[in-house]
Amino acid sequence: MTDMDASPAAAAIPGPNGPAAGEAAGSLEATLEGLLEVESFDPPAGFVRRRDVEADRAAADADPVAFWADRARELLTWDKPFTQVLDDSNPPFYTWFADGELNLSANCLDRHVAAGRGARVAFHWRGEEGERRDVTYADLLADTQRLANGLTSLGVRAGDVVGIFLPMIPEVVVAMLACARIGAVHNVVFGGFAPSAVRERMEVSDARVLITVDGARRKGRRAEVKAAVDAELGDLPALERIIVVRGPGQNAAEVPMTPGRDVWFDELLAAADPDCPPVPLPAEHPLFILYSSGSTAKPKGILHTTAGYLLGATHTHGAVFDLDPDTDVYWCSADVGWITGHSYIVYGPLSNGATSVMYEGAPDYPDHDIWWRIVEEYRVTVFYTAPTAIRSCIKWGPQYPARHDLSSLRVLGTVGEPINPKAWLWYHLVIGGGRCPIVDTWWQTETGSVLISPLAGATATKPGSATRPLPAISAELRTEDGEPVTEGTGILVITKPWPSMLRTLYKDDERFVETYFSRFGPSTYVVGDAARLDADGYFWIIGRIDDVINVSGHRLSTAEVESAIVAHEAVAEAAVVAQPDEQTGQAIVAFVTLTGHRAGDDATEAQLREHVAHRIGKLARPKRIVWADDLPKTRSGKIMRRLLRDVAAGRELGDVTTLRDPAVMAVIAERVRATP
Ligand code: 6R9
Repeated sequence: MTDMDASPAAAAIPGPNGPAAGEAAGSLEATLEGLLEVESFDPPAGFVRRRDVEADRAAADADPVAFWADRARELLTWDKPFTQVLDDSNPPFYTWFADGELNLSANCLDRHVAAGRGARVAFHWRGEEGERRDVTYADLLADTQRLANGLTSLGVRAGDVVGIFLPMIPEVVVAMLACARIGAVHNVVFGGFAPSAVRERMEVSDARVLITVDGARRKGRRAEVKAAVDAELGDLPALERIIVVRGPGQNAAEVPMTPGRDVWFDELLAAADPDCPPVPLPAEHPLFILYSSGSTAKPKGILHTTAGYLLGATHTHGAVFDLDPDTDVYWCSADVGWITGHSYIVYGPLSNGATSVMYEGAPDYPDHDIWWRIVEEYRVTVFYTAPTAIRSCIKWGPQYPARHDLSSLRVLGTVGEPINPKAWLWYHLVIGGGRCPIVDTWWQTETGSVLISPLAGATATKPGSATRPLPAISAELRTEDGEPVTEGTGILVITKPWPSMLRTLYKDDERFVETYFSRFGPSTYVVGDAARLDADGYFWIIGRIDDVINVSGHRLSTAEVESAIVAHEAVAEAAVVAQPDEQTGQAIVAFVTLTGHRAGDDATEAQLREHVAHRIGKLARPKRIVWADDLPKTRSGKIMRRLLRDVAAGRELGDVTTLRDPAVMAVIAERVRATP
């Protein structure tokens, strides 16, 4: 391993205290190129970790179940203490802490208010037009109690499903916590989804109530959400009531309200009793369903339960980010409609009593520096985002972060996809000033909380690796035949149950077993990702199993080839897929976006091929390079390679409705036709 502290790199960073970004651009590029050779980064020299993790590791290694029991007693407040920890008598249907009782909203709110922290800000909310609203723990508790009573008055009972379709406003948190308070099961749908996707998710989960908004805004444009919801969901038989939040900057006069069915959120709260004591619920009471984003056809209703899920979110949020609720200002830029938002905007931070930033808008509106403006304004210390967002920032250029003082940052995180080393290094240097450990957190909707990740400041990091499993997590690799892989590439599995694991797929136990536990038996969770394990025991997530390309019998990962392409200085973003090839079985097609909106040419194409050959080998050279202005992405920012595979193979395009911008595919299809 190479010992590497922040200082030499930090010297070259364009930032508030460094040279102006324009002048430094060349040297930044050179620094990044140079650092690509560095394999491993020790925790930055000046970083002082606040939580002890070595003790965790030792305890977890000795007895993982006892480790979880200790954490559950230490981190959660129970109405009835559990005596039973893990029940593994019927795998894969595990239960945790099953005879204990607690209320999740009380763990997130009441216990902090009771301890005198009611005036602490839970969320510094920032609206898209610059509005500011500080919401305290006491505020959240008051609204949550009223909404819980309001839901009860509408006939919602424990176990009923409540749909939530809201933008990034504090009411979305209140809605989730009010459900948890009375034991209703929430089903949040990402606010950027089309109402037809909401309909499907409400229908399959038999939602009785939907909490939505009159209208939403995005980069200055307005969407008539309630009217669209009426048009799509008006005839759903199970859906009895619709609660409508008055969104920021909306004009309520234009909103259609059906008497007897629709009710305004604020009027429901005003009419409700302010006191709603938290109901103690069994640890395994269902907490929420979350439909996972569709790389396969039919969405999966992933079901999480109360105590185990909350323990996973609370524990990892503290341990991974080294979070100190008394001093940190934490910001996760995800949307609440994804698992990252559930675990690391709502439940983990609130259970820990943290102060967070919540931002309604886009990262490039009103200008490309808005995120960094917010970091500076609130003195954000811990920032958690996705690699795709970092690559957008790279495309926009270092001059935007350079406008702001980012010196408050102490920990940076990423999630959602493998991060290519160049993006990692850019994040490290340009955003983190070389001082902040980066935690590349691997996990899934199904896992509920982070399973493989560095612990900030305690784990040496390698750009592109999620490093090691967290304490008490048994991640391993298997061959196709189920043999253990100790070094090299294999199928990622988790061999011991953990508290925040999904319990089933909603009303579909059979599909749950079939999807995750049929390949290697009922006690081995098959993740669906391939990974590489290096000689230091570090995991390198390669990607979904279906994203592996086989060229002439050699396995190549789309992520690996993409990473190589993106490492070229002219490239902003790339997506690689396989196309059928007579000679080699499969051939590599690369869709490439260049920096600075540059158009591609033959010389650049030749350079890129050579570059990939140099970094991985001739075999990995793309057979075809298609220049793209933008790539097709889901609303959560994942590149939809399925569509690129279809277009590359000349097949009919499948469903494009889940794309953030469906028009992107038409442009790409045209380019493909023009690119032999
Ligand atoms: C949290 C989340 C899960 C899939 C997962 C994997 C990919 C997530 C990653 C990562 C490499 C990371 N993924 N984190 N790949 N490195 N740090 O994203 O959940 O939306 O369910 O996606 O995302 O392929 O299997 P979800």
